[in-house]
Amino acid sequence: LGQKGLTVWFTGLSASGKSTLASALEQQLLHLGSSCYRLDGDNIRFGLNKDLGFGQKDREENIRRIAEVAKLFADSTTIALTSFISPYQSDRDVARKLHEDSGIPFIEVYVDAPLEVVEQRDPKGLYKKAKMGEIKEFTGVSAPYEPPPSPELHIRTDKLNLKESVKIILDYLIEKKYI
Ligand code: GGZ
Repeated sequence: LGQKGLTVWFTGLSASGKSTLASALEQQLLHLGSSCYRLDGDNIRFGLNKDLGFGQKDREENIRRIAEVAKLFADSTTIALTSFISPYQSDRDVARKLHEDSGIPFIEVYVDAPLEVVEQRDPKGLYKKAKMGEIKEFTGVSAPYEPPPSPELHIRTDKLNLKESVKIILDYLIEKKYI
């Protein structure tokens, strides 16, 4: 308890709510006195991983590096929160194994809303561009998303509000005595 950190790994389509959920969870964790750090596209894809694109190989390397970094944070007793699409099951499995081999808990959270819903949300107009062919290999449109078959948590963001969604994760972390 509190000896090691852990990683909460959010996966889901663009606009499914991963970053929103990670930010809200971070606020609650900090409020409860846990140290945590959020990894997302803004601090990873524009920095460490700015050499990577969105083909399958680059996504694989993206996830591999993020998993390594998350593990380092978790190893330093921080709670790492990662919000990346991470569309391939094999890549998520690599991330999980990396953690579990070091005895660090890996909590996979499937942030799920139907494609029709995220296309409606389309906060950055990316689905529209992807459908018009202006963005190639866009997840859900012209590149695959493999839903996790057995995530620790599965959250339907089209059915639950933010508060309810955060509570599911917090309750899980408390039940497992991670926090
Ligand atoms: C998916 C893309 C693409 C393509 C740019 N496919 O909604 P956003 O904008 O802010 O988040 C998406 C982000 C996805 O990067 P990840 O590092 O999470 O992806 S992965 O885990 O698959 O490596 C989206 C934007 O980058 N974006 N092009 N072709 N998302």
